[in-house]
Amino acid sequence: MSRLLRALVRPIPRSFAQATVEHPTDIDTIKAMVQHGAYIDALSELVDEVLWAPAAHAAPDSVFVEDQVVVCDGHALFTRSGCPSRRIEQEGLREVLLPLVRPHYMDAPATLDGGDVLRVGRYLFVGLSSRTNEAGVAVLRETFAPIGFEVHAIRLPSGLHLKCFCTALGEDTIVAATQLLPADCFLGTARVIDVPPHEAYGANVLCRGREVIMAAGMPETEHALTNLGYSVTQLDVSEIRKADGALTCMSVWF
Ligand code: CIR
Repeated sequence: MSRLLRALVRPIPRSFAQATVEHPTDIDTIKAMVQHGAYIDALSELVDEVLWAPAAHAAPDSVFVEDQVVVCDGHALFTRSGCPSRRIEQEGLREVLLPLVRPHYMDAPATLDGGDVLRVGRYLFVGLSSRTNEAGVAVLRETFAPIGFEVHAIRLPSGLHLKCFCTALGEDTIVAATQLLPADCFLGTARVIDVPPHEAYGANVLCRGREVIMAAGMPETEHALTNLGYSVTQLDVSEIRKADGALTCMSVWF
C-alpha cells in the first residue's frame, strides 16, 4: 500500500483574467473555472485527498499554488515569489498547511517560485530563472539537504519556470523538452523521455504510478507516454495556459 498522497489546491479567483502574463491575452474566467473543475476531477482519481485553500479573489494568480510552497517529506518551505505581486498569496495557504507540515520560511533577498523546483527521487533540480535567484536556491538547499535531498541548480536560458519544460514520472524518469534546456542538466540521474520543443507544454504532466494527466493537443508526447505503458488522461487547459500556467502549477502534492 503506497503512502497517503494529498493535493493542495485553490479555486480560480474571480480576478483570474488579470493574471500575470508575459503576452497580454483575453482570458475567459468562466471557461477557466470549468477547466479547473475538470482538473480537480482528474486529480481526485490520482491522489487520496484533495485539500482546498480558501479562494483569494484579490490575487489573480492564486490558483497557481505550486509557486508558493515546496513540500518534501513533511517539510514545507514557504517561498518568497520572484513576482512581488504574488507574495500576498501566502495568506490562506499557510493556515491550511501548518497543521500538517514542519514549516520553513524565506527572507529577502531570496526569491523562489515552486514552479522552478523539480523533485526526482532524492534530487531537487531548481531553475535559476527570472523568478528564482541564487539566494533562493541556497535556502532551498539549507532546508532540504539536511533531510537527504541533493539540490542542483539549472540556469534557464529562457521561459518562466523550470517545470515549463520538464516534470517527473515517478522517482526515476523525467519527461522533458531537452532542446530548450541546458545539455545534460539532469546529470544522468534519471531516464529522460524527450519531447519536441513545439510540445514543451506537454512536458508538464502529473503522474502517479502509471497514470498520467497531461494537456490535450500534444500528440507526440501522448504517443511517447502511451507507448511506454502509461495510461494518459488529456485535459483542455487553454485558459490556464493563457495565464502562463500548466498542470503542476495548480496543485501541491505531499
Ligand atoms: C505567473 O506569472 O506567476 C502566473 N501567471 C503563472 C504561474 C505558473 N506557475 C507555474 O508554472 N508553477
